Amino acid sequence: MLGRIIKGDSGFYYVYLKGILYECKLRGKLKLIHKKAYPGDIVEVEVDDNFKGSIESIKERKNLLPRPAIANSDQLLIVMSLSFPVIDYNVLDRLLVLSQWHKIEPIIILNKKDEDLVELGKKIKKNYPFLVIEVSATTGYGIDVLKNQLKGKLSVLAGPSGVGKSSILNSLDGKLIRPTGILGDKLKRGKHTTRTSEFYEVEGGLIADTPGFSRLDLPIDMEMENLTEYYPEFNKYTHDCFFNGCLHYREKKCGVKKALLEGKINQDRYDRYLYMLEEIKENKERRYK
Ligand SMILES: Nc1nc2c(ncn2[C@@H]2O[C@H](COP(=O)(O)OP(=O)(O)OP(=O)(O)O)[C@@H](O)[C@H]2O)c(=O)[nH]1
Ligand SMILES: [Mg+2]
Ligand SMILES: [Zn+2]
Repeated sequence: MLGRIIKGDSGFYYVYLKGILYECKLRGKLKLIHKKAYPGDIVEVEVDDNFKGSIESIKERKNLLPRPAIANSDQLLIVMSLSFPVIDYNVLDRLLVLSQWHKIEPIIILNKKDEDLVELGKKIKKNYPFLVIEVSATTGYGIDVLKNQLKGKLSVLAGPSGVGKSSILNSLDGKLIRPTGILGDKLKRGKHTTRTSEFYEVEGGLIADTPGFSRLDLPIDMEMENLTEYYPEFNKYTHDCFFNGCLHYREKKCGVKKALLEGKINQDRYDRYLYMLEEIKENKERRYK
C-alpha cells in the first residue's frame, strides 16, 4: 500500500495512509543502499494492526525542498500581507524564483484583504503573472477559493513572520496529523536541530506548515540563463531579443528592455531581477577563484 511520510524521528518514519498514521522503519535492504527518506515521500509500506509497519520502497521523488526537507510538493503557497507587515518584494521575488527552480508551482496568497485600503492586491495581480489569491483569515474572504486550490495536493506554506500563515491554517480548519506517541518533541530539540514541518489535512490534500525557509540564497548551481525562465512576463518579449540566451541586461537589441521602456514590464521587478543576476554572477566568480 502507498502512504506518505509526514515525519522522520530518530530511525522511525510516520507514514500517513487512509487517515491513519503508522510508525514505520526502513526495510534493511533500503538502509543498506543508504536510501534516505524525507517528509513528503510516497512509500510502499506493509503495516500491522498495531499501527506499525515497514517501508519497502520509496517512490522516485519529483522534487525536494531543502531546510526543512520536504519531498514531492505540488505547490508553494507564498503568503504576504496586504497591510502589516508590508510586502517584502525581495522575499516575494526570491521565493518565486526558488519555487520554480525546484519545479514547484508558486501561488501568491495575499492575506489581510480586510485591511487593503489602497487596492494593493490589484496592483500585484497586474505585475505578477502567477496565480494570486486574495484572502482574509479574519473575515474568511477567499478562503473557499484557497481551499479549492488545495484539493488532493501537497502544498507548502512560506512567507515572513506575521503575514498570517497560522491564521490562514486555522481558518482552513484542517486536521493536524501528529503522531500522538511522540512526546517531548520540544525537550529533545537541541539548539542546532531543525524543527520539522507539521502537516495538516485539508480537502483531501496536505498542507505543510514549515519553520520557515529563512535562507533565501540562490542555489549555487543556478546559472544566469536559468533566472530569466522564471519571469513569465519577460518571456512574452524575448522573441525580439537579438541574442539567443539574452540575459536582458547589457545586450543591445533586447525585447525585454524595449518592453520595459514601453512600460509593459514592471521596473521594480526588473531591477530586482538584475540584482539576483549579479548575485549569481558573483557566486560563480567566487567559486572559480
Ligand atoms: N486584519 C487582519 N489581521 C490578520 C489576518 N490574518 C492574521 N492577522 C493577524 O496578523 C498577526 C500575525 O498572524 P499569524 O497567523 O501569527 O502570522 P504567521 O505568518 O503565522 O507568523 P509567524 O508564525 O511568526 O511566522 C496576528 O495578530 C493575526 O491576528 C487577516 O486576515 N486580517
Ligand atoms: Mg505562525
Ligand atoms: Zn533580451
